[in-house]
Amino acid sequence: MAGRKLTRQQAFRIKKVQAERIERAQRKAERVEHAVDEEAQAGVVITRHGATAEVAAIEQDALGDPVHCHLRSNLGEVVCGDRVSFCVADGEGLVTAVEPRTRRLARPSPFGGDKVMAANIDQLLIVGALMPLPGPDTIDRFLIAAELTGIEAVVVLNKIDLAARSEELDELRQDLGDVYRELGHRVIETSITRAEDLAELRAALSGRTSALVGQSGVGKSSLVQALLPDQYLRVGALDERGQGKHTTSQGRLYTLPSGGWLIDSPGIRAFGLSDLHRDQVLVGFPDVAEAASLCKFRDCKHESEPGCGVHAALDEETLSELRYDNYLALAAEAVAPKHPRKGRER
Ligand SMILES: Nc1nc2c(ncn2[C@@H]2O[C@H](COP(=O)(O)OP(=O)(O)OP(=O)(O)O)[C@@H](O)[C@H]2O)c(=O)[nH]1
Ligand SMILES: [Mg+2]
Ligand SMILES: [Zn+2]
Repeated sequence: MAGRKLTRQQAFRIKKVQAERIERAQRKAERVEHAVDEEAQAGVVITRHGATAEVAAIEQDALGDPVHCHLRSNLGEVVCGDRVSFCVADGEGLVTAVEPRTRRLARPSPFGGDKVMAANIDQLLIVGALMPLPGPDTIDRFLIAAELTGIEAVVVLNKIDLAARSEELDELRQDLGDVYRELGHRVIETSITRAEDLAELRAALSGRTSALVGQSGVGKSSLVQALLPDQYLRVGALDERGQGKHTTSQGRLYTLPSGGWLIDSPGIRAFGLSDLHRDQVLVGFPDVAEAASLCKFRDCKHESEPGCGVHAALDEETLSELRYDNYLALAAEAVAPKHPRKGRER
């Protein structure tokens, strides 16, 4: 019945129901606003649901139970991890202010500008897995995001139990680990199938606010579940191709027994780099950047220019082909600097 024209009466009725709903929401927010005792408390946003948020009071060593909160208008964006002031009356809350963020994890929005995904993060846990295979560049994309926002990044290589299944998977485990360790990143291997394979991750989370990011299906929610067995989370099955299916749809903050906070985020297949220019992509590729410092031309794209330091490094095998390919793929997405200095030598 799609596209069916509504009768005037039906259209009128739908409009009326919508108007009533909006008015009810406004009345509710006003009621909470009037009922609140002046005392605002400090809280943290656990998760967002459309026009409302779950907020937990920050108590001495723990968080209070999440309270369903309305948002005072003009607050701007309110995301998981935001520190807020909120008031409670009759079990319902109202967020009255949002504190300025320290670090924020954002991605370019399809509607222009950035979409903030989580706030006040100390540490980004970039999760890759032996299955689904990390796309050529999923981990690299997040490393760039971490570098540009100044958030410390750790690579988490999950599902290492699969390495026992075949020689190829075992090699992959070695190779992936080596690539990122050689670049100076900490690599933590994990598996949800054995408690001892979570010990290193558990220790790394203690006392800090960390966010799990990475492509869908790598096991971010499974890791939270394994670390917090008494919480119920939605964990997804992989499809036939071994790809994830975007099971988690909203970021959510969990408290760890060790005192840290852990944010589970939805998997992102394409963490867009469209707002970056090519030079910024290089921050995620210090190995390519080092070689590029020897290029003859300042605006060298390291494709087929004469005197290219990157090609020299490839010839000498001091730079791996895998890294070069990943760099080219990401650089192709990024835009060129606004005023390129054409053909000028250094
Ligand atoms: N063998 C094995 N399977 C795992 C492990 N961790 C997670 N899985 C499986 O991987 C699948 C996907 O896990 P999820 O936790 O839903 O993945 P996710 O990263 O949260 O995915 P999104 O929410 O879509 O971003 C599930 O079928 C898990 O059981 C692991 O350590 N070993
Ligand atoms: Mg998930
Ligand atoms: Zn070059």
